Amino acid sequence: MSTITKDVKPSDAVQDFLPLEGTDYVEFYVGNAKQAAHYYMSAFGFQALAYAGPETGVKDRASYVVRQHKLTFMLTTPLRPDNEMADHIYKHGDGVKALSLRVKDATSAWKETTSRGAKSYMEPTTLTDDHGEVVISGIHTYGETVHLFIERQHYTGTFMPGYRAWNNPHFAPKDTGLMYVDHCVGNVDWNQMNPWVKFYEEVMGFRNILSFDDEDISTEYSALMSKVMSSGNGFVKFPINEPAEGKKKSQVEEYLEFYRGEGVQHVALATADIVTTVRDLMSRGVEFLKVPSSYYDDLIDRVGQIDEDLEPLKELGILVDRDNEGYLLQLFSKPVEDRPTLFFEIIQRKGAKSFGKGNFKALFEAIEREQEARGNL
Ligand code: TYF
Ligand code: FE
Repeated sequence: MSTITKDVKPSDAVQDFLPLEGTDYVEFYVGNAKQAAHYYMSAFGFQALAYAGPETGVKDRASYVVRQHKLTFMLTTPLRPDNEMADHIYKHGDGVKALSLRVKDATSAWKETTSRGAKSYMEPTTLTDDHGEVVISGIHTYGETVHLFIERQHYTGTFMPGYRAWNNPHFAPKDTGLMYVDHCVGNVDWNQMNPWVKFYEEVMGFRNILSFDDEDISTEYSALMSKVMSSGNGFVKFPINEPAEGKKKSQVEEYLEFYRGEGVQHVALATADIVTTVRDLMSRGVEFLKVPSSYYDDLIDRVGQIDEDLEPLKELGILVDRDNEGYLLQLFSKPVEDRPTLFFEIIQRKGAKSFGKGNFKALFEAIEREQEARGNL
């Protein structure tokens, strides 16, 4: 059974000790940052924004920052083998290192979380240049993933000190309508979901707003459990999955095996027009999971009237689900690297605040077909 936790009214809420303004950027450690940046620009429609590397005085890495509306990705690669970045890529393959969160006070964010038990990743550090200052701090979360706290209200430059503006006037792919990070999902080890739920509650002041147990989300094979954690103001949402016992290998188990541990499973990217966005992404080579066309036979019976024409949804394989507050449209990419690890979700919310529970069966069966093709079921 899934449970919906009643919304806490602002008057009931205690003072939020970690006010988060949203996701600042997502940093990926990758084997080749130059080419990864090109992929996110050409395939996903990001624009070049900033660069740090040897030319800017950073000797151990190259970082490319790309942006689309409020969505910022950083692609980082080490320039030498003997460091934490190289070890990260050797172990995990390409993946998400940092989910960076925007705050008004990165020093307070670090103090409030470390005093509640978070392990420090970076003490508050002030970076300055002619355009002002940015304060960064950071803590560890599941696996080798970290949260950075970014305070940038006193900065007017392109990205942050240490980075130079980067763009190529000869290469400016059109955007694809991706607007912001809707949620980021972590896969954690067996029996580790509740400890991480407790971490987000106690250390970061999050609330558990939705829970799915293995009955909601088991198909014949792909069993998992999931709890959605939300920041006090609802701007940041982190579902946490753990594998569950099923007939065959859970998709979360497959992830843990190939990522060699806990990490970010998917990042959900919001669009205001999913049909246009997905058509564009597909034409640029992004691959998506497919559900059988029978999914659409009873769709309107399940979700009621929707604004969109059924035909394009069916043509593109877009999924629809409804909750008490409205509906949502979503679609999942295939993994974006050779290991079956990180993928993206494209989501358009039309009032719904949920995560597409009505689609779990069709979605997980589609994932199982991919697992089967990889010989990992
Ligand atoms: O974020 C969510 O909860 C939905 C559903 O392996 C989901 O996107 C959950 C687990 C999973 C894939 C999608
Ligand atoms: Fe999701």
